[in-house]
Amino acid sequence: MKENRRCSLNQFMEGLIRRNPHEPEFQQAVDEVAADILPFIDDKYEYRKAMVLERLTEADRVIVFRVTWVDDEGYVRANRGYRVQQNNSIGPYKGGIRFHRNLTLDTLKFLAFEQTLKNSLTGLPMGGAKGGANFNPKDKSDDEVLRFCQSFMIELSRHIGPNVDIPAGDIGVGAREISYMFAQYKRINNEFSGVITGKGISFGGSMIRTEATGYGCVYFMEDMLKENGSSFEGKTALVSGAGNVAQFTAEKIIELGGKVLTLSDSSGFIHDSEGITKEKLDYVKDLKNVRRGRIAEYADEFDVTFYEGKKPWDIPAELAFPCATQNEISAGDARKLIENGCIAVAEGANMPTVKEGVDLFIGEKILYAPSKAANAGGVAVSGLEMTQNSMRMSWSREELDNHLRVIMRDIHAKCVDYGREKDGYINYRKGANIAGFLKVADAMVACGPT
Ligand code: NDP
Ligand code: 2IT
Repeated sequence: MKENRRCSLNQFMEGLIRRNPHEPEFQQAVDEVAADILPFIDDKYEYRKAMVLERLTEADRVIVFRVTWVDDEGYVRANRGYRVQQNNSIGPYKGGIRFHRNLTLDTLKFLAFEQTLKNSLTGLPMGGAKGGANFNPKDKSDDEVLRFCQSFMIELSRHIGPNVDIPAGDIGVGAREISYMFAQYKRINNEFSGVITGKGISFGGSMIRTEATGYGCVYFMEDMLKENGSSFEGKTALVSGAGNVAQFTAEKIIELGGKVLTLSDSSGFIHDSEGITKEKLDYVKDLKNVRRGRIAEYADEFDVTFYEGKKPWDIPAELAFPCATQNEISAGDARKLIENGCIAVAEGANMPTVKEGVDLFIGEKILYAPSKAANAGGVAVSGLEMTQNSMRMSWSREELDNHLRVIMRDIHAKCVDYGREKDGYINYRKGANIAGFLKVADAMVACGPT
């Protein structure tokens, strides 16, 4: 055994790209992690000998299947379903399900990889996974969504279980889809168990799960600001997206005294210069969760401007919360945010900033909370839902909000521990990558070559 066997970032990425060609999002996610981990393990022979990073970037297994269902007109439809079970070194596979018309395996591989480190950061015993289908729930009736979810679960049910792999929601998968999939699993297995999280409160769901990702993201920002002697009070904020994460990010910002200027969807964004109030947010929740409408309707309702086909990053504000989708902040957007006086970014969405954008934020030393740290509150409360299901009991909203607060504070502290640079600047990306990696790596080394 060559004690000095080492691999540069270039060599490592060359191999990864060769094994995963045409998968730019997966390559991007791994590159951002490897750039921090390779220098960190340079003097740690046990991790290099066990090839931890190489194994972590190769999923335990990838399941791909056809989902056949019948639409309202009687036509047979076929979509492609997936589950990427990335790593179960520290707990059963855990991660959301995404339904989106453009979903590819590339996207799911990046999400499952990120999920593994994110789940580790929460301190709870959860491995990493992600799944979904190239199904567009937006233009489907309730009945069509029901039939799709049932068919999807017929195959997925063979690969999951409350101690094996526990899915949850993500883009295009909310309370309705979770309920349909949970019920179908129950019918197939004749088993009422905590096999999915994000369930309704009346059948095993947890208080605060709906709010957790958004609230957690804002708690993380609050801790970053506090670390720098500042707070939310009076600060302006840009939020993108108008779905689950965006709604509860906006809600908590407003509660803490910040002013939310924007929300968006895939058609464009609205700019409300007077600030989105709690009442206006109630309108958005009804618009998006009940009527399933478009954010443009907000502009008509409250007489503000809707910018069609545009993203909110040109609007001057102190804080930014990308809460829609991956790579929604380009390098140009990042530059504009900095030019306009943005002092902090917390990522509610997964990998919403392109690599050059992240480099700019860190290079300019603004506060930057990467998604695996900032949005870990959602899966953390999912973990607490699993605990409550196993114990056959439920905690109160106050208890759960308190748990969430403490978990986000712990994640922040870990990032500070591993991310503080010589000049005092906290590189949260590096801190999150190293702290997330360490727990998984230690488990992998301890368990031998599996
Ligand atoms: P939702 O489906 O509830 O909302 C998604 C929002 O993002 C919608 O406003 C949607 O607009 C917009 N969006 C989706 N795709 C695009 C796109 N390609 N371009 C522009 N806008 C887009 O999903 P969530 O709020 O749950 O998820 C948002 C992000 O947060 C995702 O990155 C997800 O992975 C991440 N996340 C979610 C967690 C959760 O608990 N739900 C936990 C941690 C992270 P439109 O309706 O027009 O498509
Ligand atoms: O990206 C994510 O962390 C989620 N979509 C939530 C996963 C979960 O299992 O709650």
